[in-house]
Amino acid sequence: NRPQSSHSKDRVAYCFNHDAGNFHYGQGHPMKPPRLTLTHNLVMNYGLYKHMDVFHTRRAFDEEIANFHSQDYIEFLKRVTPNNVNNFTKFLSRYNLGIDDCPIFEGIYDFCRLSCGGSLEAARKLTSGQTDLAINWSGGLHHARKSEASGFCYTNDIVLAALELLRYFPRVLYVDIDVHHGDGVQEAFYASNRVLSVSFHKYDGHFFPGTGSLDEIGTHLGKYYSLNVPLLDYIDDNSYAYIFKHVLSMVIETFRPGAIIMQCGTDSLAGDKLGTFNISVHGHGECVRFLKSFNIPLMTVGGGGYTIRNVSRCWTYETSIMANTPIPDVLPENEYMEYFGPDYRLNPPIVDNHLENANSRAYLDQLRIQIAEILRYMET
Ligand code: ZLV
Ligand code: CA
Ligand code: ZN
Repeated sequence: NRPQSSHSKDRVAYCFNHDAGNFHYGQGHPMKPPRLTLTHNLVMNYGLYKHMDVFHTRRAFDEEIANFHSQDYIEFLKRVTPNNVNNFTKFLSRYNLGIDDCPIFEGIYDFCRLSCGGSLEAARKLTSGQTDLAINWSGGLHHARKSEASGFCYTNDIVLAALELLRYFPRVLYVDIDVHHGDGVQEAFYASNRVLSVSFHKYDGHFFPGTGSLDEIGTHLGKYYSLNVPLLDYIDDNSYAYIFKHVLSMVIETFRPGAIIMQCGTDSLAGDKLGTFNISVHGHGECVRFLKSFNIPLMTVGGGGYTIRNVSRCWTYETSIMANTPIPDVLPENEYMEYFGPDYRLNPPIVDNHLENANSRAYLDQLRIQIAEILRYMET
């Protein structure tokens, strides 16, 4: 590992395309792409572009998306529109599309190309040695499968980025702090010992997508190379940092990844519309800071996040951590100021919401022990 002092010289590639925020899943749908525009607005108004290399990323090509997804599924995504969907009813159930979670919206494939293009660019900046750290907040769509949409995700930019990293790095670590289980990424590499997937998520057997128990540990060569940290409601900053740091210290020491992909879904924040965790923007960011401190090439991607003022706060804060540039808590003047009242701050304190953390210290210690046990079997 390089010395910690190299931090301030870390180069950061911020991958962005303005078009990604201009899509609409449809009325009443919780996934709101304009949160990406809101995030970029804060990042720019804080002046963080002065501390990063900003790249306006291109759309991924079909051939690049086909490195994971099947050709027929890609063809379908390219062709289907809200107007012609009636001609495709036979395919909708095959690809799990058009039903509530994964609607057909205008420009659906363009949205996929933008999200995948950003993550591929971020991965390539790392493999070319052009940068130490890379960011694509329009990525992180961890549920998508080879030939199937799932949970608001149509194409899996993370799997594509991991495949790109694997061309140069022998081992890639995937870390997922979205409140949901990172099932699509886990499944893609379930039989591989070259990608270790670690997801922290709410798990009670019912919460979407229903998978992610401790005993999903991988198969064949990939046995012991999938780790799941099932958590209970209302976990707070202290408990989350406790389990996150213990698990990732053990994992990195044992697995020695050449690069890390971190999915930073913000639906694990307190007050999220879909999530039931109770962590603050600061606590979420501590996870990024911790992974960055290992000085291993790191890319962060977005993911869930349904209370959009907090999504943009959190990803802006995490951009500042990646750029190693502290920013004031008082938000700068910006075009979307009305979203951030009444406090107009980056990291508003969590009001005492009387939500009791269901994760006792004993429960977390039990998880630690069981994960340490799995890691003992990992070939090193
Ligand atoms: O954050 O959905 O629970 C990455 C991510 O991880 C379900 N879906 C499915 C299984 C049967 N159901 C319900 C279908 C409902 C369809 C519409 C909503 C509409 C309004 C408000 C909430 C939801 C909703 N859907 C809440 N949870 C779901 C999950 C999918 C969660 C995906 C998380 C994606 C971006
Ligand atoms: Ca997760
Ligand atoms: Zn989620």
